[in-house]
Amino acid sequence: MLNNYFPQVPDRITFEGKDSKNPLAFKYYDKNRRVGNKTMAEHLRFSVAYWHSFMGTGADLFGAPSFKRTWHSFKSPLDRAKATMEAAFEFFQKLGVEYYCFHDRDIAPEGETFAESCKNLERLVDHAKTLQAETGVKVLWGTANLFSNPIYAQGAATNPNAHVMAYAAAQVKHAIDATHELGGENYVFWGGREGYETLLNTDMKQEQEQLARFLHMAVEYKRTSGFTGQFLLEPKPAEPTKHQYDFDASTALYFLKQYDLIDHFKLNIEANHATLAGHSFEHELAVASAAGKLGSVDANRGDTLLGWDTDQFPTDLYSTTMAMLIILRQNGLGSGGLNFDAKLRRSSVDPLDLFYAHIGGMDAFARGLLIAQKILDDRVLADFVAERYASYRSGIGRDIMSGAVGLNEIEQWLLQNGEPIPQSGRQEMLENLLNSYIQ
Ligand code: XLS
Ligand code: NI
Ligand code: NI
Repeated sequence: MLNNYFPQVPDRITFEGKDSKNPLAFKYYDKNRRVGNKTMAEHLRFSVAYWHSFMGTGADLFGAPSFKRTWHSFKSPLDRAKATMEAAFEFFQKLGVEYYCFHDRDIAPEGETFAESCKNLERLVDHAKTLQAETGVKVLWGTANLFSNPIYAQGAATNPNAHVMAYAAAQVKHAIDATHELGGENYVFWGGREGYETLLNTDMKQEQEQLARFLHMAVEYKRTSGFTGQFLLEPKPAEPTKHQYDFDASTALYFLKQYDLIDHFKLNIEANHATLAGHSFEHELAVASAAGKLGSVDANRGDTLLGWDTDQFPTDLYSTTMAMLIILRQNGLGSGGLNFDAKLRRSSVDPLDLFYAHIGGMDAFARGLLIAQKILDDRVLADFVAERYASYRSGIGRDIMSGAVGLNEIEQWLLQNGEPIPQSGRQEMLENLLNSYIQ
C-alpha cells in the first residue's frame, strides 16, 4: 500500500451516505450499488487526469506556481517523474478510481532530443506497468502532447513545415505504443494547435488534408501494431489556437466523414469545450450520441462569467443529470469513461484539495446517475417525447417518413386537411418536473 504523499488520508475513501459530514467520504458514490443493470462504478468509469492533478502547479498567466508538491521537489527530471507517478498511484488507490488518463509528456520528461524523449517515456511506462499491477488501476486513454513544445507553435499535424509534422507523427507512434503497452482502452487526439491564427498565411484546405493524412497514418499504425483501443477525437473551438479545426462535435463528425475516417473514430466530449463553442454540455453529448459516436467524456465545467477553459470540477446537478440521461439512453460509454479533465483553483494549494475536488465531482455524477435513472424508470420524459412526435407514426407523417409521398401528394393532402392546430411544447411544465427529481 502506497502511503508517502497523502499520509493524512485513510487507505480508502469510503461511502458514508448523504448525511455524513466527513469531507473525506462519498455521500452518493457507492461503487458497488446497483443502478439499473450495472453498478455505479460500471456506469461511471471515473478517471483522473494526470496532467492537471499531478503536473499542475497552480501557475497562471499572471503568476508563478502556487502549489508546493513534495513529488515535484526532486532535482533530476527522471526522479521527479517517478515520484510524481508514485504520488499519482497513491492518490488513485486511496480515492478508489479505476482509471487514469495521461499525455506522454505528463508521465515522462522531454529529453534534449526526440530519441532521448522516447527513452524517458519507455522508462516511465515500465514504472507505470509495475504500479498498475500493484494497484489494479488501468489506463482509460493515453495521448500525445502536441502543443507544449515550441516546435508546435504553428501546429503539429497541420504545421506548414513537413519536418515538424513528421516529428509529431513519430511522437504519436510512441504515444500509441505507450498506451498499448499499458493496456489503454482508448487513445485520444486533441488538436490544440491544429488550427490557424490568421488566414493571411494559411492554406486551410492543405492543413485539413494534412490532419486527415496524419489520422489515416495513425489508423494504419494502429492496425499493424495490434493496438485495439478506441480512437477518440476531442473537439474544442479555440484555445490555444484562435480557430481550431475540430471546433465542435458537428464539425468534427463532418471532418471525419469527409476524409473517410468516420469508421475509425468516436468523440471525446468535454463540458467546458462545449460551452466555449457556444453550446451546452448536453447539446454536444446529444450530437455525438445521435451519430452513434459518443465514446468518452472529459468531465469538468467552465464559468459562465469567464470565456476560457477554466477546467473546474463538475458540481452542477442539472448538468450531470442531463449528461447521465444521454449516456444511459445510449446504454453507457462502452470503453470510454468520465475523465476529470479538471484542475484545482490556484488558491487551493493543499494536496488534500485534490481529494475534495474529485470526491465532489464523483458525487455530483453519482447523483446525476441516480436522478437520470429514476427519470428513465418513470418514463416521464420518454412518454412525453414519444407523444410529441406521434403524428409521424401514422397517416401523412408515416407516409412522409417512409417516402411514400412527395411534394405533389402532400399538397393534395394539405388542401383536404386544412390548417394545423398548434400544440404546446410544455417546456415550463417539464422544467418543473425535472426540478421535482433533482433532490
Ligand atoms: C485541453 C484538452 C486536453 C485534452 C487532452 O483543453 O482538454 O486536456 O483532453 O490533450
Ligand atoms: Ni480542455
Ligand atoms: Ni480534455
